[in-house]
Amino acid sequence: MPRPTLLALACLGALALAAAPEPRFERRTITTDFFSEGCAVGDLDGDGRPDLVAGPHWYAGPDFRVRHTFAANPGRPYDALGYSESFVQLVADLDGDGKPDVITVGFPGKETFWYRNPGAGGTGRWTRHLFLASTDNESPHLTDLDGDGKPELVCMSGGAVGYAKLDPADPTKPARFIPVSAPEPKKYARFTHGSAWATSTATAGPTSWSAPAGGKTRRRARPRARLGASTPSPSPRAATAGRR
Ligand SMILES: [Ca+2]
Ligand SMILES: [Ca+2]
Ligand SMILES: [Ca+2]
Repeated sequence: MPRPTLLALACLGALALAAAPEPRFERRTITTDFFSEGCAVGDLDGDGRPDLVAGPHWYAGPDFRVRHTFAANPGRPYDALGYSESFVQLVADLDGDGKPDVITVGFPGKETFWYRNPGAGGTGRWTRHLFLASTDNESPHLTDLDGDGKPELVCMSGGAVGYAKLDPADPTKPARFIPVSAPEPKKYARFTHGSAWATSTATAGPTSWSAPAGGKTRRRARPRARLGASTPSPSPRAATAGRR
């Protein structure tokens, strides 16, 4: 009986890959109201299905037809030709009660607030807490930089790259901003674009990058640090792309 060759096995593998169905995507209009520049996904009502956060509202998955409002003063939709006061939205459990909370990064240079998930399917009263009084950079994100199991907000503030850390004993108090760069307010400003992070496998310290608008990417890292695993997003690939 003839033995399969490596080439034949490779061909079978290629056929299997070719036969894998491509995912199909369907566009749905959830709302035509412009409340936020960004949105976020998380299971806010605890039913095991992802929900969508946009501005002061969240939409219950999987059909996203029911809209709930978590902000006390949701206001009116913004002009779609202008900007929203809500720039970036994130979902994470900030107080450690097992229920995902909502973080709203406001217009660059302004406040970041977080809203505590009240439970009861996310339909109770969400209390608002100040996260950081002035958040610069147009794309802050959350990650556990110091490995304590609590996420920090990677951003810029006061002219420096850094991160905002909530007090684990009382996350309802405003966060402490910890700079990781020297102050360079002309480069690290409210409208600076882009930032990324990755975990170094060669050293114990985190590495962060930022890309000032129209300028070269800045890197703050220990020497010879190597990109490694990073959870959650962005991936090391995203961090690498940010270095261009
Ligand atoms: Ca859900
Ligand atoms: Ca929580
Ligand atoms: Ca942490």
